[in-house]
Amino acid sequence: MKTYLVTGAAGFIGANYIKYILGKHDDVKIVILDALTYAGNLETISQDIDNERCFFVKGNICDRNLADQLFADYKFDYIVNFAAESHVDRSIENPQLFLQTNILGTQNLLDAARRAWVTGKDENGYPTWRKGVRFHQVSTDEVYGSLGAEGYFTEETPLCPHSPYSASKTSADLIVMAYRDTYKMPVTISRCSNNYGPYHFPEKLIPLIIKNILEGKRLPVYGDGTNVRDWLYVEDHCKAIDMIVRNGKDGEIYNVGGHNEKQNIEIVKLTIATIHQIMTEQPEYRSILKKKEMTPDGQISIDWINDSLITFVKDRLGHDQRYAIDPTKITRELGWTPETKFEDGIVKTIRWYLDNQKWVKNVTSGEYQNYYENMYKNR
Ligand code: NAD
Ligand code: TDX
Repeated sequence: MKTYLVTGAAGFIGANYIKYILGKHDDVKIVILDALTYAGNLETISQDIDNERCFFVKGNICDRNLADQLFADYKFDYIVNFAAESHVDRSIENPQLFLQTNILGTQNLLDAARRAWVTGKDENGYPTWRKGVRFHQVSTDEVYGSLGAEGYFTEETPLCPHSPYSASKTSADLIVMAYRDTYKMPVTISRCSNNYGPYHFPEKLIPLIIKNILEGKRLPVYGDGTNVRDWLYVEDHCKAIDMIVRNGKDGEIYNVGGHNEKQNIEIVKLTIATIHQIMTEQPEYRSILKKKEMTPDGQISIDWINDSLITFVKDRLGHDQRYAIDPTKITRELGWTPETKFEDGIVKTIRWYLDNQKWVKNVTSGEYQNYYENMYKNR
C-alpha cells in the first residue's frame, strides 16, 4: 500500500489526479489536504472520499501544526503538492496571497516531510531518508517566461517568470531544489503546460468562454488574441504525474506538454463553433441557454452563437506571448505520451460542462460574482 498526501485535490487538476490514481491503482491510500478556497469545492470529490482509501482534511498548507499532525497520523510515502493560488489575473490584483500559499506553503510541507522522513545522517552530515519516499511539486511552464514565435521550453531553459503567480511558482521550485541540494531530499518537479478538461474553474479561459456563451455574455479576449498556449487534456497531465511520482528519478525536473499550440482567438472561435454544433445536433441542450430567443418554428434560437460575441478587451499586464513545451525527456525516460487529441478533448470538455451545469452554478455562486464584475468592469 502506498500512502499519499495530496494537497489541493478539491481543485481542478488535483481532483482529476485523485480520480485517476484511485481508478488506476489498487494499492493507494490518499489523504487530501485542501483549504477549500474559492477554487476548491468538496462537491468535486465527494464521490471519491470513502474514508477507507480516500480521506479529506480541511486545512491550510501553511499550517505547521496541522502538517506535523498529519505526518504523525499517517506514514506518507508520497506528497504531491497541487495546492496553490493558480490564477494569473488574481495574482496581479493580490500578489501577497500568492507568495504566502505558493512559496511559504510549499516550504512548510517540505519541512514537515523533512521532520518525518529523515532517519539519521551519513558520514558527510547529509540527512538519510526513509526508503521509497518522494515529495512531488506540481509546477508550471510559466516559470520559463515567454517565447517568441520559435523554440520550446526544455528543462534547461533559464527560469524567467513575469507575473506574481509565475514568480511565486518559480520560487517554490527553487526552494524544492534547495532542499534537494542541501538535504538530499528525494524530490521531483513537473512543469506542465495549460490544462483543460472537467472541473476547470470558470475564471480560466476555456470554461469562462463556455459559461459566458451559455449566459449570452460577451467573450473577453485579452489584447489581440494572438497569445499562444500549449493545451493538454487534464487526464494526460495526471498520467504524467503518476509516472513521475512512481518511476521518476530523484531530484529530476520533467516538462509535460502535448505539442498542441493554439492562439487564444482560435480557442474561443472553436469553442463557439463546437457549442453551436452540439446544439444543432442535440437541440435538447438549448434549454440551458439563458437567452431564449425563439425561431419561427418554435425552437430556442442559436443563430446568435457566433463570432460576434467576441470582444477584444484591455490586455493582461505583462501578458506572456507564447508558451510551448518540449516533452522529449519525459517521453524518453518514462514513456509518457499524451493520449487525448485536442479535437476530441475539447468536445469532451464542452459536453462535460453542458452536462454539469449544477456544478458550475455551485462553484460560481458567492465570491465569484464579485470577482467577475470587478475583473471585467474596466476592460
Ligand atoms: P485550482 O485553483 O483549480 O486549485 C487549487 C486548489 O488548492 C483548490 O482546491 C484550493 O482550495 C487549494 N488551495 C489553495 N490555497 C490553499 C492553501 N493555502 N492550503 C490548502 N489548499 C489550498 O488550481 P489547478 O488549476 O488545479 O492547479 C493545481 C496546480 O497545478 C497548481 O500548483 C498550479 O500552479 C499547477 N498548474 C496548473 C496548470 C493549469 O493549467 N491549471 C498548469 C500547470 C500547472
Ligand atoms: O477572459 C480571458 N480572456 C483571455 O484572453 C481569460 C481568463 C484569459 N485570456 C487569455 C490569457 C491567456 O493568454 O487566455 C490565455 C489563458 O488564460 P488562463 O486560462 O488565465 O491561463 P494562463 O494565464 O495561461 O495560466 C494557466 O496555465 C498555466 C493556469 O491558470 C496556470 O495555473 C498554469 O500554471
